[in-house]
Amino acid sequence: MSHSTAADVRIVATGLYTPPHAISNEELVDALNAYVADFNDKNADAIAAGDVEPLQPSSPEFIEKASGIKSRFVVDKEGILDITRMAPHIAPRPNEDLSLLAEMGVTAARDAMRAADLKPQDIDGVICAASNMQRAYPAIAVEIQDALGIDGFAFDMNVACASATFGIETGLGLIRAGARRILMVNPEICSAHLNFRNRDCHFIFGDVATAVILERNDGAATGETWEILGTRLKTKFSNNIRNNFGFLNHCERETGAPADPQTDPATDKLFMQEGRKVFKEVVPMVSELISGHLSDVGVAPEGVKRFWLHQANLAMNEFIARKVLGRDATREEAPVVLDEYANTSSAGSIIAFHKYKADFQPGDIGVICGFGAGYSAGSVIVRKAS
Ligand code: CO8
Repeated sequence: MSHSTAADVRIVATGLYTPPHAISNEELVDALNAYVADFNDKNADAIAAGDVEPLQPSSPEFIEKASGIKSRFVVDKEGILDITRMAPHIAPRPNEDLSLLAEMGVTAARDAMRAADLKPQDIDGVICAASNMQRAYPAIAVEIQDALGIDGFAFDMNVACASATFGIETGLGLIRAGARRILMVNPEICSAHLNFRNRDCHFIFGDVATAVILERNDGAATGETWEILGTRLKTKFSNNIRNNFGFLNHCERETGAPADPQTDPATDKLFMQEGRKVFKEVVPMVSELISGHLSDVGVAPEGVKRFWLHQANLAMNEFIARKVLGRDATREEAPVVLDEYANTSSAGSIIAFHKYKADFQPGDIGVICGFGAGYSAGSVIVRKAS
């Protein structure tokens, strides 16, 4: 467990990039059900002989009831809804062009820099903290740094859905080590690692990018500022959320060509999870983390105005808030962006923070909390300063 407690670093801005295309549950289900009908039709003889299991359809009602998700934003809608493809179409770009992940990060970063009226020369370092990097190297963060014209350093880090909270803690440490300001970005193209043919998970994720700027508490920021009262991180190994895509896949085959992850339904190179187990195991881990963290920082749960929680499942967030507060939280206390954005991995809690903080008065306290694969969980307690 890692934690820090002094309010010597603050958040001075957040930024958001929302992709232009939205897919409703109904549209997503229509595509999956057309694929299922086509599959069952083509395999009718094998299904009748008992050699192949028929695929089951999905439904918008199930999705909303099980998760709270109504819609999601994606970088490409057409490819996902095309039943002969069922994956976003993301055209390769020449190495000289900005990569898509970096482009999303840059847009969110510019939004944050505008909000705090900061120039590239005001920032010393860039962290790209996200679940899926577009490539191994050069680091996406270095590409973002270059595109923004920041003279300093940059690196990538990945702690799945908890990446943003781990990124805030890392930025805080870099500021304590001497950096003036750190830009922390969370570009997530979750749709590219999702199996849209699998009804168990086809509805879960969306794409987005968020950004947070941190600075030393004696910095010169003039707009809104949020003192970080404390951070706490925790990880605990679990196979219940997993993605086996990696650079060794190429070497794993015994003969022939590697399986194509988009056409091999048995692939484990895309996102997979035991959703029920995740739910049961992560709720206590996260509620204990938040409760223990608040207690150690000397803040009573009823002294928290808002919980900006990771957005994976509505019922999960309601459970966590209930365990921490000892009663149901209102939507104002634990806002939901999941209905519109779905699970955007590391970005979810930051979207909630970005959208639901305007009503805070100096002295008001809130908790940003990210959690997910690993398992991993991070809590950041903030107090509105100005
Ligand atoms: N339509 C209709 N019925 C369905 C569907 C569907 N689409 N899907 C499943 N069903 C059926 C099942 O077959 C099952 O039927 P039966 O009872 O006959 O067996 C029934 O509905 C119930 O299924 P589940 O038990 O799976 O349903 P749940 O109520 O548990 O809901 C959830 C499933 C929504 C997945 C839920 O378990 C959940 O949200 N759990 C928490 C998940 C979570 O928080 N995961 C964290 C992931 S985020 C993360 O860290 C990943 C980081 C990497 C991101 C990378 C991007 C790709």
